[in-house]
Amino acid sequence: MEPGGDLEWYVSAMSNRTLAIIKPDAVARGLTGKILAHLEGEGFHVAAIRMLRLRESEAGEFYSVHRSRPFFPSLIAFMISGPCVPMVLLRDAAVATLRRSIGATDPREADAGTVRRLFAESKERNAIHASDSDENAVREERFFFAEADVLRGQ
Ligand code: FUP
Repeated sequence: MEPGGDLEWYVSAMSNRTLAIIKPDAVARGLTGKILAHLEGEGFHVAAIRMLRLRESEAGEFYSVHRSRPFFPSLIAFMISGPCVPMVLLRDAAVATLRRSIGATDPREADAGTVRRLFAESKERNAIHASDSDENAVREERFFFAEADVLRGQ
């Protein structure tokens, strides 16, 4: 099967999936729908979605690679400050395409038309997370979703 709108093709390959989180700043400002519409407009299909508030230990585990960085305590406080919306997104070249769509970590450096340029407030309160590799996409998908909760084309 070839890419081009066939949902079964996307669900068949891990390289066509990634994990995004609409972060607490964007949820609190009522931007969930706008960000979802923006991503769907770029060809992403939602294969699983939840709304939840992370516990401190969960946020720490999710961002454990940054544990020794000076911004870590503030990042964790922000990530547990309110509900967030993790989702599994499907598209061809999902990881690379979503990274381009969200833009640079700091919205002031993000390209025009990217999610962070359009919707983020600051480098910390930057509206959205996206996995940065296929391996992390799998790990992060399992962090939020059981395999049975993710659309598999069945
Ligand atoms: P990104 O992959 O663009 O989400 O950015 P990083 O993995 O480098 O950083 C993860 C999160 O840490 C960012 F989304 C925001 C936060 N962060 C800061 O708050 N300050 C910094 O200087 C760098 C990152």
